[in-house]
Amino acid sequence: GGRQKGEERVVDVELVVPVVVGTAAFWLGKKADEFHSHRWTVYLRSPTGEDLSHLLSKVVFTLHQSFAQPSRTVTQPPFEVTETGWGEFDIGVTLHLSEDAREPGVELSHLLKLYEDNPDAPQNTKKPVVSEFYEDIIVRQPTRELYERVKTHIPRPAPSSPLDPFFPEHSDAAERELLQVASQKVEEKTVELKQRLLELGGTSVLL
Ligand code: SLL
Repeated sequence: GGRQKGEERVVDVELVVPVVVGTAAFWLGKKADEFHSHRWTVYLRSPTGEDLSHLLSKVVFTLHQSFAQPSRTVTQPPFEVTETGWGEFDIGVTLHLSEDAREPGVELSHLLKLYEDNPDAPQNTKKPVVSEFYEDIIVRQPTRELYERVKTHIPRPAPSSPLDPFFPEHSDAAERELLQVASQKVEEKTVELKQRLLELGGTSVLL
């Protein structure tokens, strides 16, 4: 006893929240001023296009110090910041989970990409340079409060974004599911084998 309400943890559970962090950068063309050659957006999104606001209280994006007020806090979806500039740099992306998670912030970072890898690729003002990565945010032993809320949560689509047509597909979520099923099968086989070894009176030291 002695624990405060809201601090109870569900010990045998981990919550997995798939997210994608990325940047999309549009070249502003030959006439743009050299210090504002690109308009870019850094974003946090769900790979399946779901709204994440039930899990997040805010996302803090930390830009390069050459920007005015480099620390940008976003408390509502879309969780993104749009700026203009000329250079590539690492952007800090700190996820603050909803209060009932009672978890510290999750620190991610992402390199803003303005240029295609192929230096011979013609620059294009219509099609952005997109760079993004998939991450699984894992909450081990979630609070009972968060767990109950997430379990009964009905997914909603994220607000639509002008960048929607440019977001890459992520098969990672599907792959992860396949891996889980596979590792469960291996687990079942192992249990089966152990059982048979025991029945044979052999030793199970090797397992
Ligand atoms: C570099 N590591 O030195 C990089 C830093 C900084 C880019 C790039 C600022 C624009 C603005 C901007 O684009 N900074 O102040 O509006 O190459």
